[in-house]
Amino acid sequence: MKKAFITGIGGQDGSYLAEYLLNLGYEVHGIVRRNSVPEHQQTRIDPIRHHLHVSYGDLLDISGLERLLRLIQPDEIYNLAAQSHVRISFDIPHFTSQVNALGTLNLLEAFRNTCPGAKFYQASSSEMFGNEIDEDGYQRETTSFKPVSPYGCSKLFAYNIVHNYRNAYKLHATNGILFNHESPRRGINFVTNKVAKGAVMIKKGQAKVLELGNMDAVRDWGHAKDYVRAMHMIINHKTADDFIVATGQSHTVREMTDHVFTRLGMDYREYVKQNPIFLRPEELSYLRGDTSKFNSTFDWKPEYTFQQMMDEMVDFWMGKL
Ligand code: NAP
Ligand code: G4F
Repeated sequence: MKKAFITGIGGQDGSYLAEYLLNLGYEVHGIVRRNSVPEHQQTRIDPIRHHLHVSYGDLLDISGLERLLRLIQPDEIYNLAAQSHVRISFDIPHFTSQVNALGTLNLLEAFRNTCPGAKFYQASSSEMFGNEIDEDGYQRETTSFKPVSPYGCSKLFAYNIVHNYRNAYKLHATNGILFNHESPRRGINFVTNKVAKGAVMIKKGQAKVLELGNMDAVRDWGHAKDYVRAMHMIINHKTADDFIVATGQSHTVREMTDHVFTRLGMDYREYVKQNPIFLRPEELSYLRGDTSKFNSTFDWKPEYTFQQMMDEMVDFWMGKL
C-alpha cells in the first residue's frame, strides 16, 4: 500500500486529492493547523475522515514536519498548503511569504533529511506569470515569470527552490503550474463561488446586491476534481519535471457572472455593483494556459466543462441555502 502525505488536506484540492488517492488504495496522511474552532476546520474531509490519518502540523514548524515524515515515511508528498488568496496576500504579505515560500523550504528540508527517496509535488501557480503572455495569447512552461502579487512572488520562490533541490540533491521534486480551478468546495471569497453563492442568495430573496471587483479580468477556469488527477500523474512521471495544467479556454469574470445569473433566470446587470475594496493594487489581467507539454506526456481529459462546473456550484448553493 502506497503512502501519501498531503499538506493542506483540509483545503479544496487537498480534500479532493485525499478522496482520489483513497480510491486508488493509498494510505493517506495529512496535516491541519491547530484552530480554536476545530468544528469548522475539517468540513471538506469530514465524510472521509475515518479513512485518513490526520495530524496537527504547520508548514512553519519544521521540527513537526520532520517528526511526521520520519515516522510516516511517505512515498509521495503533496505540498498543497498555502495562504492561497491573492488579494489577501496584499494585506498580509509577510505571512503569505513565510507560509508559501519559507514553508515550502521547510518541507523540502524535512523531505531531504528524513525520506529523500519519496516523490514531491509542489502546488505552483499561474499567478507566477503575472502579466507575461506569449505572442499567441497563451502562457506555457517557457513563458517568463513576472508575478504581480505577494502571493505570486512567494509561489515563485517555492517553484525555484523546488528546482534547486531537484538539481542539487537529485530529489524527485516536481512542480504542477496549475491555472485556476474551482468547485463547490472553493472558499467563498474566491470569485466563482462568491458569484454562485451571491446569485443564489439574491434568487432566494436573502440578498439584494452582489459586490465585485474587476469584472474584466480573464481566467482559465477548470474543475479541482480534474486537476487533482493531474497532480497524481505529474508526481508519478518517471523524471521530475514541471507541467502546466489548464483548460486552454478563458472567460472574463463578467461572462462567468452572466452565465450564473442567466441560469437562475436573472440579469446580472440589475444586481451586481462594483466595490473598490475588491480591486487589487496590481491586477493580473489575463490567463490562458497551453497544455501541449502535459497533453503529449499524459493521457488526461477533463470531465467537466466550464459551464458544467459553474452549474454544479449554483446547484450546490440552491440545495444548501
Ligand atoms: P485552499 O482551499 O486555500 O487550501 C489551502 C490549505 O492550506 C488549507 O487547508 C489551509 O488550512 C492550509 N494551510 C494554510 N496555511 C498553512 C500552514 N501554515 N500550515 C499548514 N497548512 C496550512 O487552497 P486550494 O485551492 O486547495 O489550493 C491548494 C494549493 O494549490 C495552494 O497551495 C494554492 O496556492 C495552490 N493553487 C491553487 C489554485 C486554485 O485555483 N485553486 C491554482 C494554482 C495553485 P486552513 O484552513 O487552516 O487555513
Ligand atoms: O477567484 P480569484 O480570487 O482568484 P485568483 O486571484 O485568480 O487566484 C486563484 O488562482 C490562482 C491561479 O492563477 C491561484 F494560484 C490562487 O491560489 C487562487 O486560487 O480572482 C479571480 C479574478 C481576479 O482577477 C479578481 O480581481 O476575479 C477578480 N475578481 C473580481 N471581483 C474578484 C472579485 N476576485 C475575488 N476574489 N473577489 C471579488 O469580489
